[in-house]
Amino acid sequence: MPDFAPDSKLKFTFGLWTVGNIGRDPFGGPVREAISPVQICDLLGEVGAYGVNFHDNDLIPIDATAQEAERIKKDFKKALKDNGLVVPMATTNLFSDPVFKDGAFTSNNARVRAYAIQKTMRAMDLGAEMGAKIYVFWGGREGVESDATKDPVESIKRFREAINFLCKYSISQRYGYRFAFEAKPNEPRGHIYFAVTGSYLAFIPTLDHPEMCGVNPEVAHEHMAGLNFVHQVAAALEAGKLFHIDLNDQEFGRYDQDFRFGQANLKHAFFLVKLLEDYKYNGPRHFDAHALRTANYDDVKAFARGCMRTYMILREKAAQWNDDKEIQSLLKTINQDDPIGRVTKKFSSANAKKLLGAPLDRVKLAEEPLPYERLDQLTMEVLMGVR
Ligand code: DIG
Ligand code: MN
Ligand code: MN
Repeated sequence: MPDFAPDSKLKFTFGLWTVGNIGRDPFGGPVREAISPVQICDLLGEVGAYGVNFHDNDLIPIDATAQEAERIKKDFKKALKDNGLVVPMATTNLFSDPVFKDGAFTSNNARVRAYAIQKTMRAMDLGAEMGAKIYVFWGGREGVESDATKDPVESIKRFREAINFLCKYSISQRYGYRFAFEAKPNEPRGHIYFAVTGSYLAFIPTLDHPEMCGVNPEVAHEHMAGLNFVHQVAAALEAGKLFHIDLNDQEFGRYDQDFRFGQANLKHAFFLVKLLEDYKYNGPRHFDAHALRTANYDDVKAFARGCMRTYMILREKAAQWNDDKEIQSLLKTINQDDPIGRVTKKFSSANAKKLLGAPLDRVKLAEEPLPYERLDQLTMEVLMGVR
């Protein structure tokens, strides 16, 4: 039996805010004492993570002096080195401070919008200093509770203006960032703009620099919208826009739970891992999740180990599924090839004529076998460990 230890080739990362989460929720205060970025790096080093990500203010408090900031950065760089951690991704906190209570890039106040872009530029500087090459934008406050307050078309234009400006900033500074947009349908706002990953896939082509922009889908967020996460990721992969991914888990129809990867929907997690592995996704696998409020720091380490271990186990199961003779023979039965299927690959009047004249008998076609019950049962038996 393999030991399912984390493999650095899979680039497992955690945000400072994930294992550093102190357990606050809307109905209760902290249950764990706060630990420093250095202590978080030590914890991630101990559990075998590849890297760590941060929002600007996870690392440097918004009211830190320049001297304090320099010391924090120095200590953090040493902790990265001591623990063999890299920083693949950075992002900006545009959602905690009261100034963003009605949005950042989409705020109705031009000075707030300008401050949000200024804050992001400084956070991009910080991320670049730590080696980040992916910059995530999660617009947690970009939305409304009442559509009386903002014009949704104007809000899209404001968001585009900010991103176009920041793309050019990254280019002018030679940071080499790739921007990854992260969707969420609601929470903390009643309705968040760009609610699902598909919203951003439609938005990216309208930007001045679409080539440097992609998406960062999160399991919990698409589940909150009642969507099949694997299909959203497949759309991003197929478009060459899966620049980053936030792995966690989430019961459907619940607030954002940010559960340990695989905790709630093992079958969905299996097909996600299979998709990423089958298509050789080469980006970071970021566990944007946190331990249960009941956890102490020993259990926080179990949470972090569990995220990575579940991924490694499901990766093994995906390889087993791909090698399973009975499953593969069923797939052959199901996927019927035929010369007629190639006629529509390229339109021509000859192909149109051929297709119009093809003897396609709908009654016979409807009788073709589709042993999906057998196929799905075998899949479940791979997952349940009896094959
Ligand atoms: C929430 O899912 C968001 C924020 O934690 C952060 O901006 C982003 C980075 O993964 N995910
Ligand atoms: Mn989330
Ligand atoms: Mn996230």
